[in-house]
Amino acid sequence: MATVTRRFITTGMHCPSCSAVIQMDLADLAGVASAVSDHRTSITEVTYDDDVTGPDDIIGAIVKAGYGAEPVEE
Ligand SMILES: [Cu+2]
Repeated sequence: MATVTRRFITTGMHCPSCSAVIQMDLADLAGVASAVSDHRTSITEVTYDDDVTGPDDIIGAIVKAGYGAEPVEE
């Protein structure tokens, strides 16, 4: 098991309830330890077990919630 933290540019967030929706949906995703989303910076920071999940799943969950996402290259 390897815990990693990655940031995702998240588009379409307008207010704190948008970021709350994203955080809740990501928290439900298997392997996600924590998710913090900030509508002011358009950044979602996700800590997850990369044996269980990964950027594709995380982006999929954000898109399913109605927002856009792409990984921050770092
Ligand atoms: Cu909102």
